Amino acid sequence: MKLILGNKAYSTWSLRPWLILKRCGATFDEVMIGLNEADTAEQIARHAPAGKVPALEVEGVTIWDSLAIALWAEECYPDAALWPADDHARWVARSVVCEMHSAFGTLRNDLGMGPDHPMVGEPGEAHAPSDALSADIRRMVAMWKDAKGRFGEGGPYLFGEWSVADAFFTPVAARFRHFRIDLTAHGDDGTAADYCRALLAQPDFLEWSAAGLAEIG
Ligand SMILES: N[C@@H](CCC(=O)N[C@@H](CS)C(=O)NCC(=O)O)C(=O)O
Repeated sequence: MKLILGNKAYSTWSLRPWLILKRCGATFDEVMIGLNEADTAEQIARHAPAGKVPALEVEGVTIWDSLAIALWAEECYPDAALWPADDHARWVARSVVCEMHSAFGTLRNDLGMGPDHPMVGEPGEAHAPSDALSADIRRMVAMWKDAKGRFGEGGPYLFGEWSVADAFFTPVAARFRHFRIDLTAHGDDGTAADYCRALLAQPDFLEWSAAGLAEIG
């Protein structure tokens, strides 16, 4: 099994399935494709029909898109408890994951990760959010507060125990850290900041970060 991914210093989409596969205890090889390089498109096209990473090659089949890989992992690793066991928590967990996947375009664009803005290492300069970005951050903070308040008592993660939702929000926590986003100015009562700290302290994310730091020296 091979996970095709971008640079660990700044491929936020690749981080999601990597964290999920680690949680599953899966054994996999990594094929790293340098992003923003002259031959990036050609390299990705060898593996992924949509021309994006991540993609997973398994049993001669390619699964592309981080959400599709998460759904595959749920099927193949039922004991990994990738989603909350409680029905209501699981329905909401799937909702927040799908919202992350299909919305927050301004957040992704304005807080983009790349060679000048790595998601690993020390934070960069503070970013002054536009109104549109502030709206995305407010929605994120409110969504986290709601989920954490209703379902997150049993542990540091959004639904208590670790779930796919945390894989999808770890890159967001890294963006907020890098761009020094003041979450209290966006309605946070401390819940979102604590959650970000928990995500950035996950041992698997620390392993990813160390590799990302090594990439950029
Ligand atoms: N919907 C995709 C999005 C993946 C995506 O945008 N990947 C970026 C890297 S972080 C990419 O492949 N960029 C390369 C390019 O556009 O040349 C997913 O969730 O996997």
